[in-house]
Order: sequence, then C-alpha cells, then structure tokens
Amino acid sequence: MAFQHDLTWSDVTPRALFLNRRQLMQGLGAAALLAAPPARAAGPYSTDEAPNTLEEISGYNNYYEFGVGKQDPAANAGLLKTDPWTVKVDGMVDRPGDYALAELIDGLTVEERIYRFRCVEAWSMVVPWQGIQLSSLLDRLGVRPEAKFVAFETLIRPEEMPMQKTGLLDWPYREGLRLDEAMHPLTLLATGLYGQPLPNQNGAPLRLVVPWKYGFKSVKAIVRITLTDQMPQTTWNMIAAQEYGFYANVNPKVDHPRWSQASERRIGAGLFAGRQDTLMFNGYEDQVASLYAGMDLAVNY
Ligand SMILES: Nc1nc2c(c(=O)[nH]1)N[C@H]1C(S)=C(S)[C@@H](COP(=O)(O)O)O[C@H]1N2
Ligand SMILES: [Mo]
Repeated sequence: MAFQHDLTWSDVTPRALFLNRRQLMQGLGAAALLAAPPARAAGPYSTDEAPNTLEEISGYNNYYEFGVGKQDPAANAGLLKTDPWTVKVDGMVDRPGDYALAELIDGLTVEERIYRFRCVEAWSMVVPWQGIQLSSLLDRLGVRPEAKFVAFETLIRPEEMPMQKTGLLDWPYREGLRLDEAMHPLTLLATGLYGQPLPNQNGAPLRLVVPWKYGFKSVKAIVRITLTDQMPQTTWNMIAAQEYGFYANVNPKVDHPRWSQASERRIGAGLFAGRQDTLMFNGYEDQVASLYAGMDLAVNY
C-alpha cells in the first residue's frame, strides 16, 4: 500500500536529532522540535521511537570477545578482519556449503528496520538496522522438514579477538532459535546500521537481531548456521541456565534472579530521565505472542 510504509532511518534521523534530549536540556532543540515534521505512520516492522545516535549504538556495546567493559568493543573490535568472510551452512538443509558472505546474501532484499533493543542487563536502545529477513535466506537454503532449530556460531580467531585467549566464555559464542522464531518476519540478519556497513563492535559483517528477545540472543560475527532437530546449546545458558534461558523473551513479569526486568534504562536519555517500563516481548507482543501460545513463560524463560 502506497500510504503505509516502513519508516527508514533517513525518515527519522532528523527527528532523532531534534529530539536529542541532551540538546533539549541545553535549550538548543526547542525551535527545531516545533519545526519537526509530523511523525509518519510506522510500518508493521519499524518503531517510530527516536533512534539512538550512531555514537551511542557503536560506543556502548557487549561483545565479550573484545572485553567485558562497555567501551572495550569500540576500542578493540577494529582488530577483526571482516573481509573475506565465509559462512558455513550445515545440518538439515538442502544446500549446505561454505558460502562467501556476498554469495550467501546475493539477491536477497536488504530492508531497513528500526527496532527496540533490550539487553538482559536492563538497558535499551533504538537501532536503525539494515539487514535481510532470516526467513528469506532459510527459504533459499532449503530447510529440511525434520529441522526444528537454527544454531549460530561466532568466528573463533584469538589473534584478533583477544578475550578468546582466555576462558572467559566457552568459545565460540553460540546462539539458537526455534525454527518458527527464525522464520518470523521480524528476525533479521543485520548487515548495516544507519545506512552504513555494521561497525565491527556491532557484529560486522553479519549478526542476528531478534528484537523481542534479550540482546544476548543477537549473536555477532556469524560464521556458521546449522539446521538441527536438537535444541542448540547457547553460550549464556551454558554458563548459568537458571539466569539465562533458551527463549530469553523480553518479559517484564519474569525477573532475572538478581534484578528486576520490569523497567529499563534507555541509553542516551540523560541522567535525569527516569527508567521506562519494559514492554512484554519488548513491544512486539502483537506480532510474536502466538509463537508461545500455551507455554508457561516463567518456566520457559
Ligand atoms: N559474539 C557475540 N555476540 C554477542 C555478544 C557477545 O559477547 N559476543 N553479546 C550479546 C549481548 S549480551 C548483547 S546485549 C548484544 C549487544 O549488541 P550491541 O553491542 O550491538 O548493542 O550483542 C550480543 N551478541
Ligand atoms: Mo546483553
């Protein structure tokens, strides 16, 4: 339909700048705010919330291969060589193989999706991603009927990912989705953000984005995609199963054992902005709740 379309980052970036709360607090943004164009109706997949700035999105990260501090990925991820890049596709799939990245995604539509992003640590951002729907790739690869899950692995390259020389995590970083979650149209394989290639610290050249789940499901620097009939082992679940479940759906009613998940801190909102309520399935309840019909979400956390 011509009158309803997804917002793109370029539609909302001026608004995001106008709405930058630090500018507003400094009294610089009020005139621009009044002059801002009316918000366009968001398409089914993009939020009309103001995106975080590129500096925020690429300056405050979790990427344990490069350190445990939020600034460590920005400082260290430049070490990673992302070209050439090969992705192994294996398991219950018609067209397995070792694909060069360009070949893997050649011809698939790159879409712009502005998604809320909620870390299990209770901070959040809004990110204007570019990427392909994972379903379009899986359709092309040919998922065999017996496959029930998709597993993902991050690159192992200790010379470029310094923390892989330590036993901090059981490398490689691993994640997985149930096949219906992987096929959901919201599930993205991101290749860029803000209209430019992904910064290394955000998971270049290819990372998963599952906006209704806690951020740790969104595995970075993917080099292997496996179709399987077994629920995959996943990194944080292997470390502390009672704290990090396989599903990891954002849920304000199911607290982490050590902190509440009822509210979150929006990165960049400023020192004086209050916390905001966390939304069921991170605000994607209408789209995804049916995937979990009949499941006890306190048990399947
Ligand atoms: N390979 C890998 N992927 C990862 C992580 C990681 O440490 N290693 N951290 C996860 C966590 S906990 C979060 S919150 C997000 C952070 O993504 P961002 O830095 O782009 O915001 O990446 C996820 N993907
Ligand atoms: Mo996270």
